[in-house]
Amino acid sequence: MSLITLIDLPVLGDERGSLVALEGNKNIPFEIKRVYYIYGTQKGVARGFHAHKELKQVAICLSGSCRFVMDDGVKKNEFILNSPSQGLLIDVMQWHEMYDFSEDCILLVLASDFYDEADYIRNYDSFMKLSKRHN
Ligand code: T46
Repeated sequence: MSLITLIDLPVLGDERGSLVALEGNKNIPFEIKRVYYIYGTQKGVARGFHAHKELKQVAICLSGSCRFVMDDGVKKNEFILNSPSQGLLIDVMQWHEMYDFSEDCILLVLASDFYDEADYIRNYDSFMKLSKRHN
């Protein structure tokens, strides 16, 4: 099974333009406790390179595009996120890397909890050891 879980976000458009509503425990599969966004990423820069122990997130590319590599320790999949009406679920224990940010990329991320550095696994070997127990 692919690690790419996409959430289709209904676009409530009319003649004035488009509107997308994000609701915790409705179209977003957890209570939203934190929102952050990444923009102005410099050419050639890669981000991520970690997994989360407990945190669930949904990433939405509001503008432009970027490429995600998702890895659960067994499988690895890639996906180009480029639509404001598509959310990518970043589940627990999914090592993720982000590449190829377009100049106009604005990546919005909804998170199930407040920021906690202790929830990050930033070392790939440690991730692989923990993921063996998880998978
Ligand atoms: C993730 C991917 C998709 C905070 O102080 N509060 C926050 O809420 C966040 C998200 C980050 N930070 C600090 C921690 C670092 O000093 O901001 C700095 C940059 O964070 P980081 O290097 O972790 O950024 P990315 O782009 O590698 O990862 C981020 C999220 O941190 C991470 O949870 O899943 O985006």
